[in-house]
Amino acid sequence: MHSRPSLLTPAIVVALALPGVWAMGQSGPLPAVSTHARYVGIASGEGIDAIVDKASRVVPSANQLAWQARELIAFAHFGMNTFTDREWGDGKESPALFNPTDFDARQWVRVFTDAGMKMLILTAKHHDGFCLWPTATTTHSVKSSPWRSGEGDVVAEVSRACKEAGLAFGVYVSPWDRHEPVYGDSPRYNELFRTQLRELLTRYGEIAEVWFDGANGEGPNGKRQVYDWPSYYRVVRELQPNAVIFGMAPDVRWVGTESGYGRETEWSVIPLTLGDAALIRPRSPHPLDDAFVPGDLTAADLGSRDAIRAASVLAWYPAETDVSIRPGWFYHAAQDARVKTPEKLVDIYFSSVGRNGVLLLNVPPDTRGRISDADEQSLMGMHTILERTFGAPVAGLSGSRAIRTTDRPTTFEVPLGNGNVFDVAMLQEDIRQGQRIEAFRLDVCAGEVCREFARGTTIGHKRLLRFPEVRVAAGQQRGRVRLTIEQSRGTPVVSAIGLYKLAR
Ligand code: FUL
Repeated sequence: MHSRPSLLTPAIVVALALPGVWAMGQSGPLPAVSTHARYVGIASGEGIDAIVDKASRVVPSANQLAWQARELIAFAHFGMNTFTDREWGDGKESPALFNPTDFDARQWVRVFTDAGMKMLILTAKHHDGFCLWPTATTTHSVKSSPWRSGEGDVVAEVSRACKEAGLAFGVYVSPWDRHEPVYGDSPRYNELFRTQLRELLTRYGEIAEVWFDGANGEGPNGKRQVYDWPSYYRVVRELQPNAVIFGMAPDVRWVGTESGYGRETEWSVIPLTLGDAALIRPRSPHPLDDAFVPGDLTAADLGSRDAIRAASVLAWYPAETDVSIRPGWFYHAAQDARVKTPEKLVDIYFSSVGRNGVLLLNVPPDTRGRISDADEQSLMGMHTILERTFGAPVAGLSGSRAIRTTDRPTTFEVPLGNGNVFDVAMLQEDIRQGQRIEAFRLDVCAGEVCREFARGTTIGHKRLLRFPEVRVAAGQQRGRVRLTIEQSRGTPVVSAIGLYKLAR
């Protein structure tokens, strides 16, 4: 049923399954890492050169690679809060309030696919505990609502609409549950939560992403709920082996803000905090699941040489950048005039997808159960600008055959035609080989004369740069753009260079 994307080269697949690349706790020097791995252990006392070499060989799993390639994902916050006009419900809301007047999941999916989005993540359960599917675990669900006379299932309708349109589907399931009476009775709630996960992960076809927020509170018994994260991951791994788990899990990390702006320097290889290193399972496809401890991801620098110097383990842990098209995550009529403009969304795109992240853009359906006109118009405005810009390259190279180095192995040249004008550059590394580039420069050259017009640090899956217009005047000899890698962790592997004119 689950077809695995065959994006990794056989050599890397073999390497990923190799035990022994992890050696934390071992005394004495570690064997040199000679190949690629999903994570590496660093022994105390290892020098920075060895650490950097190891970092250059950490690569994504097949699931992470497929997730990264999606680039733009829709988030739909929809549920009880839509009808109470709140952001966080307290769980005391009556299910009678949930009653969309013109629910149409196909309309959401049409808007999202038209806008170029590749997945939709739905809030199946938010912190108020109201379930958008008819769960057997509680009566606090669509089953007790007047919508479709209690026969409705939002998760079913949305997942079906996604499937019809070829859009991947994911679920946000809040562990924090302000309604559930057994919340705080840790073992009982953990079992209930796993049952909810099992329902969601078996009834609705392929699930591409499971979104775990870390919010945590006290239950009615006055005790703080202790989440059994590894047991939740086991349910996901068993039932949806192709899914990535976001947030409180080792697959995909929160970028660290909700502004839509990632870091200028964004590494996908970062140190992880682990609980007990003995819980690492080197032979498992998810070796870190039992040892993972969620850490603070809000620091300005997560992956530079300074940041990895003191690491005990480095893992591929890429950033997802979540932001809402409106001030709130849920729909509020009072915010209809505060929908982000197409230009703002384009700026966010450049600062998330263009900074080695995946953009998770929230577009909350309204009380009808539809995407409102204002949101649709902004999204389509963004899409038109991006299509016009990136659909019409001025010049570029892509594919490993096309990317030939001219001056081993640090410069790459793109020939330009007379009269070419551009103000955007797109750079990509072949992240199947790891993330290696630490500093680069772009020059425009004619004959032997070159002039720098842009520079940056990390590239990763994608780097987008904007700069004042660069022109190649008619009559200039051998016009070209030269990408110079000024610093990298081993051999840089550039997979695409594109030059564009930003559409207005
Ligand atoms: C947060 C939640 O508390 C917000 O309500 C929202 O769902 C956001 C995406 O995650 O942690």
